[in-house]
Amino acid sequence: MSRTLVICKPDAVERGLTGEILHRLERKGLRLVALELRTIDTETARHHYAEHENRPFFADLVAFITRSPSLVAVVEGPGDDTWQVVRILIGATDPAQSPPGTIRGDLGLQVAENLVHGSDATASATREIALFFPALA
Ligand code: 3AN
Repeated sequence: MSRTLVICKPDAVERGLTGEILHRLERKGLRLVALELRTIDTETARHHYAEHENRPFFADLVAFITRSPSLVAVVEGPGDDTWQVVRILIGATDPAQSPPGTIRGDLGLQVAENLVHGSDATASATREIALFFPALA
């Protein structure tokens, strides 16, 4: 079994797509372990996206993820690679390049508003779960 962090970002909540996104994860067979509607604060956002600190879009990324509530979740699957299962369901970073059948490919158009975050490695999942749900670390 392994766990990963999923964030239905502000655009997903604003557009009323959280049910659709959770439905896709649950239909796949993943189990919800934690789920919270939360407005992410700036400090947490800066930590979460620390690897992008020097990118030109960093300020916009932090402003976006903190602008209104996100639905933050931890999901669990039977294998060692739940983070990867979720990333495959999510699709490519740019929704315009993401194939039909993926969350971003079916529901999004812009890279800056790409609906959903999923941890990108086992180590990231561990770090991100500890950041958002310290009680689960
Ligand atoms: P992913 O979310 O697919 O792991 P990352 O980690 O490369 O993608 O990027 C994190 C977030 O930064 C993306 N979800 C997106 O919101 C934003 N982002 C990435 N690249 C760009 C870009 N070129 N312009 C604007 N925002 C971007």
